[in-house]
Amino acid sequence: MQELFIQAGLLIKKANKILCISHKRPDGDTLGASNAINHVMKEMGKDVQMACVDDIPERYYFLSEVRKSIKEFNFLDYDLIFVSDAGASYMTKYHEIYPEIFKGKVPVINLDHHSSNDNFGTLNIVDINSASTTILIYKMLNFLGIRISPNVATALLCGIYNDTGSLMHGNTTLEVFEITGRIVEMGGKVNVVAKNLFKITPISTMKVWGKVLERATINEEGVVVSVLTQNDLTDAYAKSEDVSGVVDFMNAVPGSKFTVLLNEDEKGNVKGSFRTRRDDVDLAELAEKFGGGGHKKAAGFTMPGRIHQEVKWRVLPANDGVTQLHESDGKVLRNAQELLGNILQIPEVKFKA
Ligand SMILES: [Mn+2]
Repeated sequence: MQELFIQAGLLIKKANKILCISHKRPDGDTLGASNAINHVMKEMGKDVQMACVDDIPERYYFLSEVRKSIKEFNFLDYDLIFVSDAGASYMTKYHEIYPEIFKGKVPVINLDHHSSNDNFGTLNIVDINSASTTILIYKMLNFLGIRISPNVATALLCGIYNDTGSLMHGNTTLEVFEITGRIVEMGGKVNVVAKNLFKITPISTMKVWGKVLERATINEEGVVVSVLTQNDLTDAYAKSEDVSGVVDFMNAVPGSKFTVLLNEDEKGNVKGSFRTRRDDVDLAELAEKFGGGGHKKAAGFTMPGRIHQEVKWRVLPANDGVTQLHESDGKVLRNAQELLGNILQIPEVKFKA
């Protein structure tokens, strides 16, 4: 790792125009990371720009530079590109928009902690044991002797709080607590980060969470499942960012194996999010089967499609058949069965007569 930090230091020294890319559907780690690098480079007198293919969720506006993030650019205008927290090159989406971007014309420093990382950078600083990308950045800055200002510290904390669920997930090691402590010492504001990440809930988010939680079920295999359609989002005047976090909340059912949330997005995709608290379940492996990836305990995928609901209804007589039905009652039920079967295409409508 130290050798990689030295090489990063040399690239930073040479560069004057720097681009910091965050991954699509940005979270607190990728934005905290890009924002921290942005500040550091500015403080070193360099020209620096943040970029992300998607809108920045409002909850991260407290990171002072993120609102200046751009979606389009000419990558040849820059002499160094940082990509932070992108589990693979496709997570930036810029490999599609600018096919040459990761081909080495401009040096790319790939800073990440996902096991799925495909080492798309010129320099790949990837540590899968790091709880967040911002911890890796902290270590790099520390090693290179670069000063961490209060703004940088708060951005680093944002990544740690995001990826450890405010220091509560299993990845919160003693080292994470120690580094968090040092970052707080450097002026990182815990209350600002915690408030913006976890204590602000717009009404649209509440409505979306309500839908997801209402539909949650646990199947015979012990998997907690819920779904959210594009219609649900429209009804709640919500955006896909309102969905984030609810899958972690669902991942609390006692005895469950893992949790799955399927939700549609406005672009005609179905997004699957997996979470588990168990050590013997590998969700990164599961997500890869659907063309996705992630960590062992938190992973996901996106694929084109819609969610189709299949409902099974059962019509049973009162007292579960103990009371004999009259012939006329049977007819009513039989008619109801046909009606329901025809109109709603319900596969299973049964009754006992
Ligand atoms: Mn991360």
